[in-house]
Amino acid sequence: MKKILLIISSFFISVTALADQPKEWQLGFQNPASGGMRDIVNFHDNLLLPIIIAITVFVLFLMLYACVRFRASANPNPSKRTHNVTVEILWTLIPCLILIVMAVPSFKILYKQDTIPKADLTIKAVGYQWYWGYEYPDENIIFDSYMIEEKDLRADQPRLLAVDNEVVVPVNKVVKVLITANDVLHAWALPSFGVKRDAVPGRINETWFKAEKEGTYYGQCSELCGIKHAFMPITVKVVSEEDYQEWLSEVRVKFAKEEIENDKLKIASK
Ligand SMILES: [Cu+2]
Repeated sequence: MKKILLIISSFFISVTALADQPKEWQLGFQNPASGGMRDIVNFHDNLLLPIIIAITVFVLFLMLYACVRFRASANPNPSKRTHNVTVEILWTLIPCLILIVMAVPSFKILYKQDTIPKADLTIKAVGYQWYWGYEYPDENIIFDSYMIEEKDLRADQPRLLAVDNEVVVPVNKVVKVLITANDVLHAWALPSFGVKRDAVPGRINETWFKAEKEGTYYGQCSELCGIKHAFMPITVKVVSEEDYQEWLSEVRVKFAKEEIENDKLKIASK
């Protein structure tokens, strides 16, 4: 009983609580932090859910009605009817119309996600067994991002989600993400931004987001990639432009892409 109450109350709380990561007893999506995710949540909450609820209630009503109206005691001589053209046309047409009503806005959202606006910055995420490597090609920065073990966590860091080196991006800027993998399939996914793309060895997928709120956002590898699949989280810190510039000047030294790597690339390209 206590659990049921908790689920019900968390449903109402989760709407208002700032959720940049999964919460206990959470229902529904994490709070959106980008326009793309807001579209998805609106589509789900305002169109899909009402349709699903209406269909469920209608089917439940039909079942109850059939159980009562056509029970054996009240209906000793059952009908032998097998066809009814009107009903058959209706139960084919109405679901088709419902699907069309859902398809049109859903394609709109898909198209919007697929069209990358002019990017303010580009980051490259490379999946490895089992961590993520990041590059800022325009800044000559490269670093790896490992999950922090449970024993090393700070009080404010969530278990299985925090990493040692976070991706840092400025707020309200279009970030283009190039996604690939080095060994097996991985997937770069961040629920608050409505972003999820497969990381495929030998191929570069791309997606984008524009974070609208400062904060720390968490995601996970979302393609089963081996024994430590659950231990290669994604952390993105969204900061102000000034903080981003400050971070850049620090990591340009700390995570500078080494010359030797560039030489290697030159030799390889010959
Ligand atoms: Cu993975």
